[in-house]
Amino acid sequence: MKKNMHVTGDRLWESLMEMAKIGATAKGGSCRLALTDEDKEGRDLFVSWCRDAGCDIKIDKMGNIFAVRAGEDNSLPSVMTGSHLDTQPTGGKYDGVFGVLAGLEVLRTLKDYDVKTKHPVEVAVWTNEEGSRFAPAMVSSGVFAGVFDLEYGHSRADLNGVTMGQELKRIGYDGNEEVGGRDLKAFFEAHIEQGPILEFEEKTIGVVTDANGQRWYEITLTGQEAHAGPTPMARRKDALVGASRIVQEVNRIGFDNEPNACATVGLLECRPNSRNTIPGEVFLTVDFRHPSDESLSRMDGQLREFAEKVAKEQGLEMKFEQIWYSHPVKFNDNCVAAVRKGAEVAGYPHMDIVSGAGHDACYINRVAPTGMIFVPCENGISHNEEEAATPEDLAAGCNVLLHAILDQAGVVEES
Ligand code: HGY
Ligand code: MN
Ligand code: MN
Repeated sequence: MKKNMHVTGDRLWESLMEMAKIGATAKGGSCRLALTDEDKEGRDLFVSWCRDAGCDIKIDKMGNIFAVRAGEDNSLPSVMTGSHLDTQPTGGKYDGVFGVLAGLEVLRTLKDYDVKTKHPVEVAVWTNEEGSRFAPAMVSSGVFAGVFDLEYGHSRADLNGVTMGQELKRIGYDGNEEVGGRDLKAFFEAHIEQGPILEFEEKTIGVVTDANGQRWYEITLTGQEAHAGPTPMARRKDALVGASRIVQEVNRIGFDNEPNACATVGLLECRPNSRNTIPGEVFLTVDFRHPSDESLSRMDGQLREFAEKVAKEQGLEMKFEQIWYSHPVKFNDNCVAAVRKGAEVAGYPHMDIVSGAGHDACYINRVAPTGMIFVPCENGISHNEEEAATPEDLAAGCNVLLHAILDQAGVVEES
């Protein structure tokens, strides 16, 4: 392999900053919700860059994009990398985007060095990884991995009832390729850690060995709207009082299952949301995470029992639905070793780490040997417009990705 081959960090940084102009927020973050015009604009830019880098583009029926760089033998299964371009409403410039553009930088670097790999190399953009506009998260890599069927994927609707299938058509990313059902030699995803550990431990590379399991819930509490003035306290069916007790309990369950448990109520809608009407209905979501399936089940039981109790005591009707369960993930030993070797060869300080966040790699791990590469982010902050990472760390992660991909794709030695 070309001695001392490395990526061009400045070019990666420029591409990240160029992409960040699309859906840029006033506070320096990104807002490109899945399948919005901003998401389309970002996708179009990525596709144009990949074509310039000499790749073919394939789009499947979930709108997943695959930039394909031919190998010496294209009958061999591809080595794939990639992540997502959709963001949270007040997201950062690096979550997902780094993994996609690091993959692009690898393609550009292979072209620069005129390297021929044995296996084809692909960079993927997975549709709606965030699960913010359309729940659940990682739904399109989930369809690719056979966890969900295509109809389920297309029928995911946002809070206005607009479906993914409708939006894929509207933005022109309703591709023809079948979703999944094909072999991959390996899949790697580069991502910012989105937590504080690497920065605190002063490590440049996180060798991701495992990822948290997740359970997501939707709870609707229905009481009775009434006048805030004449209605005696004892006669109220106040849905927000019930919801606030559940919010407190979710937080307690998180602490009760420490270490490693995470428990969040991120979305709450109070109806009619009027200052002098007793709330008749509240819709809220719960997000549980834990690396142990047994603890995740225990948290599930604690929540169900408490919610039933609160609904009874507050005289509320309750609709309680677990809308998503993704079990804890153990990544492939060979891919983890390839990432660790890439860090060692390049001389980057590194450590093994468990991912608190979910990633498309968690689902692709079911159908291909998979590994992940983490780099630090400032103060461990993510899903926040202040999300930040250094050009040096991002280039380091991209170099490790380059070497992990070559480790699996094989290089055709020049004659
Ligand atoms: O929720 C997650 O872990 C990811 O950001 N979708
Ligand atoms: Mn992400
Ligand atoms: Mn995210």
